[in-house]
Parts: sequence; C-alpha cells; structure tokens
Amino acid sequence: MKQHYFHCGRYRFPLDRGPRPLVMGILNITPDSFSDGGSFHSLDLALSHAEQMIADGVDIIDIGGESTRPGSPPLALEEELRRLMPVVYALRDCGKPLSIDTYKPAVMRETLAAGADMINDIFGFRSDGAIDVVRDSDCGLCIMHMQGVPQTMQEEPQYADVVQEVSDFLRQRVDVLLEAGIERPRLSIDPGFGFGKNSEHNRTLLKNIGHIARTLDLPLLAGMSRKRMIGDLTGRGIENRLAGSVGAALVAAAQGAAIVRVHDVAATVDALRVWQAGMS
Ligand code: PT1
Repeated sequence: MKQHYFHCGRYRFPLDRGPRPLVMGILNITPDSFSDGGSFHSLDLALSHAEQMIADGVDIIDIGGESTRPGSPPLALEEELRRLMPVVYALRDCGKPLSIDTYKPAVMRETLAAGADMINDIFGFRSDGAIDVVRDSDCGLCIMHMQGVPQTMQEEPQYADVVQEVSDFLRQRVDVLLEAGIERPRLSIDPGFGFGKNSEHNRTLLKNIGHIARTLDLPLLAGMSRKRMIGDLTGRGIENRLAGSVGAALVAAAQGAAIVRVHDVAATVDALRVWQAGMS
C-alpha cells in the first residue's frame, strides 16, 4: 500500500503534496575556535544559524557534531555529545523537527531522550545496538548508503552497477529494520552522494534517484549540497557551489525526492517554490 506520510517523532509529513520536497537544513556544530573551555560561542552561533534557517523556511533541522566529509577522522563519543546536547536542548521546542546526523548508538540514545525527532545515519543503522535504540522510540530514520568509511572511502570506490548495488543495500537495510519492528512510515532512504563514489558513480546515481525511490517505494533524501560532485560538474571550488547545489536540488525534486539536505536554505526554498508553482 502506498505510504502517505513520513513519521518523524513529534511530526508527521504528508508525502503527497505535489512536487516540492521537504528542505532539511544542515546545522554543523563545529568546535569552538574562540575559547577552549566553555563552548558558549559555538552554541550561540549554532542557535542563530538555526533561527535563520527557520526564518528561511526550513522543514527539518539536521544537527551534526562529527564531520563525515571524505578524509575526516572519527570523533570521540564524549566530544560529539558535548557539541550536540546543548544544541538539542536549546532547539527542542523551536517548532521544527530535529534530526541528528550520527552513526553512534549512544549519541542516538542521548539525543532522542533529549527530544530529537529523527536519526540520520550515514552508516545505515549497521552499528552494534543502533537498531535497538531507534526501536525504542518513534523517531524518523534516514538510512544512507556508504561504501567504506569516511576516512578512506574516496580512495578507490568500485561498483559493477552502482544503482543496483546501492538499491540492493538499501533494500536489505529496510528489510532488517522492518523485521526489527520499526514501522515503515518512519523510514527514508538516501543513496549517499559522495560516500565512496567517484564522479561517474555520483552522476549515475543522480540520474537514477527517481528509479531508486520508486523501486524501494520509500521517501528518498538527497544530499548533494556543496559537495565535490557539484565541483566536478561546474568546475567551482567549495565557496562557489550555491547555484550548482540549487540546481541539484531541483533535479532531485524533478525525480520525486521527498527531502533535500542543503546548506543554503533560503536559496533552495525559493527555487523549490518557483518549481512547485510551475509544476502543480
Ligand atoms: C548525506 C550526507 C549526510 N552528507 C545524509 N547525511 C554529509 N543522510 C553528511 C564531497 O564529496 O548526503 N546524506 N551527512 C556530508 N558528507 C560529505 C560527503 C560531504 C562527500 C562532502 C562530500 O565533497
């Protein structure tokens, strides 16, 4: 039976509202470079960033403490919690669902207990104990595909058929999560752009996100904002990828993506509003 909503903790998003995907705004909590003890400065920055995203029309706020860009080293659990918890407490009643970008079950448990609505796991809930944590809540889930681990994933990504392999992986993870008793309306899937994929893999996936979403019959989240793949297509450095990223969000929308994960909320929401007006 066709799924009509995405269930995400305290929130429930209808999925049949025409072509416009939900906009997930990226809130990176970076270490505080201005002070070494208290982290008031970075908390303050994070909260004003969130406030701006809300004013700009964000639908979901995705909070991350650990960078998972290619080459990034893992972050200690204690430090990830130290960055995330004050932000979750401060934003829990901001009126928008809070998604936590983490693959660590202990971080999932603590942030869900503090009021988070969604867990966005680049590791696809493969960490020991991750499924048990989300099963005990009603949070939304994003199941992402990644080949390898962030530190080395871009060294030599290889696929015989990237669309098939990513789809097969996502289907397997969906089946495991359903068998564990997690309700289907809580699930979303993500091909994981840039996570163990070269530019040809990324381009092939970009052309096929509609196909992946239809074969898995689940809401699809696309995260391409400012990534290397946008640089590959435009020849632009990280600071000049806004237009390319907005273009990518529209391509995702055109193929029926349910959620786009972006840095530039205002520009993306504007583009999607125009898109929606022309498509509906
Ligand atoms: C993503 C994603 C994410 N991306 C989800 N979560 C990042 N669900 C973090 C590059 O090639 O796409 N989906 N959480 C950020 N990771 C990357 C990866 C950033 C690759 C940059 C690149 O430039």
